[in-house]
Amino acid sequence: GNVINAGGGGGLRNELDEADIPPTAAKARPNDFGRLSLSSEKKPRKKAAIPLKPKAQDDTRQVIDPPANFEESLGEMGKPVTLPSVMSAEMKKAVDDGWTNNAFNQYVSDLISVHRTLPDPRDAWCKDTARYLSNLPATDIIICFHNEAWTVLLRTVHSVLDRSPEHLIGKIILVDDYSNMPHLKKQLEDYFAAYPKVQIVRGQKREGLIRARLLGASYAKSPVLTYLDSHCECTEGWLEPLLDRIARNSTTVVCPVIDVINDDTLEYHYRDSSGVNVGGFDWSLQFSWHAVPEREKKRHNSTAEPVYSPTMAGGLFSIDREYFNHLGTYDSGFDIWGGENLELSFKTWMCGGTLEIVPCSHVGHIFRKRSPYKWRSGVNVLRKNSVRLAEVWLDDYAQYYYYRIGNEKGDFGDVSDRKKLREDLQCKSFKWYLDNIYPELFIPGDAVAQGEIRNLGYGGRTCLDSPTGKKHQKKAVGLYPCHRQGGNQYWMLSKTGEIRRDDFCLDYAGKDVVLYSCHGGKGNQFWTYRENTKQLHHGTSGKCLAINEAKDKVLMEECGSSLTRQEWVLEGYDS
Ligand code: LR7
Ligand code: MN
Repeated sequence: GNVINAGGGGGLRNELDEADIPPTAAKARPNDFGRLSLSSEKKPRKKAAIPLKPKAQDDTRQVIDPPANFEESLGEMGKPVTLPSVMSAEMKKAVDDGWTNNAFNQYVSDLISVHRTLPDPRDAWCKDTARYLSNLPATDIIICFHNEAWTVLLRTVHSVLDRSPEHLIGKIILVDDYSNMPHLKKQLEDYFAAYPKVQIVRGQKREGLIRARLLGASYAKSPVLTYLDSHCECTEGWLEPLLDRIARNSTTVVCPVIDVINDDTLEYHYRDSSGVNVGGFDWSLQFSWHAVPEREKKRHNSTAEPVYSPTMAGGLFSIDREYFNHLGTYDSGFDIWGGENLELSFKTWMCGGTLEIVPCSHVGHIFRKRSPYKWRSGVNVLRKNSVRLAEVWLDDYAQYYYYRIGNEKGDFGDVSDRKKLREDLQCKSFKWYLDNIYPELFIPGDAVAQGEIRNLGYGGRTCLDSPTGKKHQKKAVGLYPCHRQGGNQYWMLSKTGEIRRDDFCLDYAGKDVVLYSCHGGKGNQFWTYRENTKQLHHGTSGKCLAINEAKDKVLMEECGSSLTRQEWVLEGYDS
């Protein structure tokens, strides 16, 4: 292996207070399965010093048992690893520290071999090697990290080395984005010294993942670039189906199916190709997953064939290196995290390329519930990135995003270079993209009403208010005094009778009125506003939307006449 300390010429000052990042829990690691020397790989692994058997007899969960052979088999075949509910204080601290530092269960990862086996998630269709060209181009693998856990990073790299044809891997370029965890210093260099394909590139200041990826690309030489997050696991046969698409057409950008590695148990979870999702986004410019649309299904004979995707999640993809340059790589004004996934997606489609998800290629990713590392302080990084994106690529549609951020664009820097790039490449309009590539996206301007939905009963100051948080789906829709701030009281009535918030629709199936993924099938999500009676009439039940006297609960009741609790005013209603 070799190490490059990339000289940082100019650019951004490192404004991060790195001292705020908690120290690594390396000391507390129960085991050194992330073996420090190659010679130790053959030896049986050292036994954990920490008791792994639960003390309580009533623990019925799957526990680490029998302890005699756990070291060989934990997590193999992607099986979940569950810690005992009763732990020594020492073990509990190690587990907690692992969570604090990584936002996933590092302790569990440390119990699992960095060479663990995985299930083969591919459809039989994929295993016919005649489907792939025989002379595929090689790829460099670029993995950027900022303070990644030791065993997780090693498992990412080994999963590439262990499950890719050797001749198709040029280099594995590990880009250290100014980490300060001690195990990522000399220990990492020593470990990979024995692996000639692995190169470590160190940034001299915190760049964020976007510029770190560009730094990695500057050291790449293979015809294809493949990006992975630093907490992934590649499965058998993941690479060939990706490279095959690029070999056939260098303007095709491809993503594997991203399987879920559970953040707690490290279980590898996958679905067959009938469960493949494609990428979309909403008007907060957030990425979202969707079922493959019918129009796309019609193009295929098998669900295992590559599907067009309006957007990519961002972290895991392959692209022809020259085509990436042709497209102007990423906006290097994007800081830390976010925006680059949509930029590359929009650009690919609007400037003549194709973006696909390849169901025969599966790579696992640890999905976390929070970001474990420090972002830049004093700047709304994500908003800044998204405004840059909107300014350059969204044309007039940018207004829908700006509305979501209260029209507070902030200082987003200079985007004239990026606009010039779009002109030079003669890219199509965002309207073309929406009409042709993402016709499923709801356009707020198409709504017949948008804004608050106000009830006229009991004083007339109560508005429909959306449940919030990650789990707002299926939660009952609430009521709250009207506040005229948009936000959770911002609704759209579509021409097709949906009451929407982005991808979620007001849905009534006989119990609570909830938010549910819009399905476009009318039914439980079909509402008609009767302008004369001011009632919101529900499709399948025939009932009317109302509020209770306490003004704290949404009701569905038989439609009556002149009941103000059933009367609503929809802001901006225009039949
Ligand atoms: O400052 C940083 N420097 C880095 O090098 C911040 C992060 N990173 C590294 C980090 O160590 C990791 O390897 O960059 C990688 C991505 O960061 P994550 O894992 O915190 O991001 P994520 O998985 O939450 O976010 C998704 O969206 C991001 C938007 O910028 C990136 O595109 C991520 O790569 C992307 N991840 C995926 O696409 C995996 C599937 C997730 C989904 C949906
Ligand atoms: Mn990630």
